[in-house]
Amino acid sequence: MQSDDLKSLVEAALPAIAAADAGALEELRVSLLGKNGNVTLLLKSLGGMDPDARKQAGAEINLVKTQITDALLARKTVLDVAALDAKLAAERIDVTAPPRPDSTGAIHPISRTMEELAAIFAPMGFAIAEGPDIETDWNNFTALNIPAHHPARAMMDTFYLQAPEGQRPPVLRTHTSPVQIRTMLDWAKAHGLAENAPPIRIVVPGRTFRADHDATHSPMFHQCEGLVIGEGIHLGHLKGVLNDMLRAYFGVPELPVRLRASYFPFTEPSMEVDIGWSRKTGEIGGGTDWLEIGGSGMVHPNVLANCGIDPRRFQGFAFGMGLERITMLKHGINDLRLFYESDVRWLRHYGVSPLSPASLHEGL
Ligand code: 2NM
Repeated sequence: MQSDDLKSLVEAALPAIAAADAGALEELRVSLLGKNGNVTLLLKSLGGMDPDARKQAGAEINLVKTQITDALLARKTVLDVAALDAKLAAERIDVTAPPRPDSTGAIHPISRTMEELAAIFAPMGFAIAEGPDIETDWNNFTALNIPAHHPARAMMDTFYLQAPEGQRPPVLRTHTSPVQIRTMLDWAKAHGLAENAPPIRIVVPGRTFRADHDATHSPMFHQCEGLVIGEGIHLGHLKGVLNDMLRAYFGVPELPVRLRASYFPFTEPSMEVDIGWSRKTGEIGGGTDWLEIGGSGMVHPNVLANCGIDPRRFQGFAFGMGLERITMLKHGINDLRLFYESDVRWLRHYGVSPLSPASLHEGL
């Protein structure tokens, strides 16, 4: 091996290394320093030399090896830094960019109505209560003064589930009232006999189910019911709560509210809740017509007793309304089925920005 050969090897290798991309660099490393690389073979050839020549050649070859190793490392560092820079540039996130309205989700109008009701009822001292969609026959019917063969059961076209052996089948709740039952049972256990039992004040928004399907009925729909239990609770309290709640929800300060005698098994007396509107223009609070939007009444003594509450000491009122119905009235939506079609154009139009939560001090 001549010094000239070594020199030309270095003169060819260094510029090639300096210009190589990642793939070429690896090929160069293998062809120079790999098991059968040029430099490696040169080092191996030292073994066949006589000592003087080996000493001289060994020093020269090792110098070349060091030069090439350094050059490979330098080039690799340059390429790695460039690759990282490119990745950082490609994956750059502008954390100061404004939100893009097109890609922001919207709150479904039914969810929005639930949020608005929570905001309206909270300052009146009502907590939100929730319960399961699948209920016992007892919670959904019997406790509510609807016994086994009562015709009121037929009023609610019920979805029954598979019954465990010898038991009444569970049901998809036909109203949110079983949550009131659960709340009263828990409350009676905790406070029923206490001298200073705190009142129950809850609203129960949620999914409900009836076997009914047309332009104004969906097998799955939503209700919001309310319940107040305490000593000396009377119809005046019910009327005041409904007045305030309906006026706030519809945004009509002098909205006429009428309670009209009716019948429910779980309340006595029972009243339909009507609001004033104009049948001709659809204006809520205008005109001289009445529109039914819910039901209400004083909780039946049998219901209180079924939950372990002494009806001679405690009285209460309850009310309920359909959320699809009040949402349609407020926003002029004319077909119930639109709520469940998931048409994004409709959802974008009637949906509400998640960045504007329902709150009373800004108005609804
Ligand atoms: C309504 C109308 C009238 C109601 C009654 C009860 C309970 F559990 F306290 F007895 N919960 N909900 C009720 C009363 C619901 O909805 C139209």
